[in-house]
Amino acid sequence: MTADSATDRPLDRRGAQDVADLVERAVAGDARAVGRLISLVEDASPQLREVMAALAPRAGKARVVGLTGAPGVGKSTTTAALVTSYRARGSRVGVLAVDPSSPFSGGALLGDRVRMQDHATDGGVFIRSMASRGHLGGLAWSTPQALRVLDAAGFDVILVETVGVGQAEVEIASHADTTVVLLAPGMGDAMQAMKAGILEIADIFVVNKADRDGADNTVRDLRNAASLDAGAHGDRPATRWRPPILKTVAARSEGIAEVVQAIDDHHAWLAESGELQRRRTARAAAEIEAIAVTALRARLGNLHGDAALDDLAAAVVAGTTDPYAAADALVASLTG
Ligand SMILES: Nc1nc2c(ncn2[C@@H]2O[C@H](COP(=O)(O)OP(=O)(O)OP(=O)(O)O)[C@@H](O)[C@H]2O)c(=O)[nH]1
Ligand SMILES: [Mg+2]
Repeated sequence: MTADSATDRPLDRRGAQDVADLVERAVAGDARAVGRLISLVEDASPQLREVMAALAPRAGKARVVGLTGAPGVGKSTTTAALVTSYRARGSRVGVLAVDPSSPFSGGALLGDRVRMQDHATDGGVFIRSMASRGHLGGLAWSTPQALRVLDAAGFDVILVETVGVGQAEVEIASHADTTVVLLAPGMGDAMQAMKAGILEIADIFVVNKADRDGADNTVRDLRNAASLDAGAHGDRPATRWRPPILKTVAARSEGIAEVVQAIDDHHAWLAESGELQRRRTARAAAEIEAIAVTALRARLGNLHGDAALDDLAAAVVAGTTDPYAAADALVASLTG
């Protein structure tokens, strides 16, 4: 089922009881309620504090799988095929399409809806695109919060498709338990991915469009790069996860079962090695930091025209203090 972000804005003006009801319905699996909670996240609603407090004890069960890769490589097609596989084994699946580059829900996401329409009437599937709406701190805290909503709502697997390439992609990947990096033949992709630091974030490589020429070359390039990388991390080989390199034709669902298997294997490794706990703790730390920075920035923003700031500015102009000492005084007054 799909839920639209543009609906139900007036919620912000309602009371705590409404928030509690909404959370209760979302936890019971009501798709509209889930969608509205994610809208609150997108809008950076003041009610998020309450929402997150209510959701926190119920979250922590979902498996978060990130799918990333260059535009057009086949992320959405692969996501749709993975949804089919997970549904076949009875898992409830949430799909979050995140666009770090745009404050708007762009055209790629419309395309996703078309591709996802097979699943549109399935109550065990929730599909949602999310944009940062340009607010400061944006996706650093909104992505984990949206994931928490889906997690608490009982989705067993959450697939996060990141639209776009580069640093933002790497950041979004940090929210996943397992990151699947997709490449396609003939795009000079493997080399580009290496340069962009994409290889380091991959837990699983998928060379999609294996029906096209050059897939084996891409696999070979990746193998070479991976063995160089393994040489650089020669220590503790037994405990290290070696990212498998799989070939798929997502458009025909070929190789998708192997991807699901690799995700399962990786999850088992995460749990056994302690890496799952480490990753989730690192994620929580990053989320706390993002919220704290956003709060501090908001307080700083409110200082324009503030008497204390004016006094400090006058003192700097008069030469009785320097800007660093003045900034220290300001920070101390904010956090004290
Ligand atoms: N030949 C071939 N085409 C494929 C395969 N998988 C996907 N495609 C096609 O590649 C195009 C892009 O696929 P998408 O799934 O939209 O790719 P994407 O990575 O989600 O694209 P963006 O979200 O725009 O970055 C579509 O026309 C798909 O039909 C495949 O295995 N083989
Ligand atoms: Mg897509």
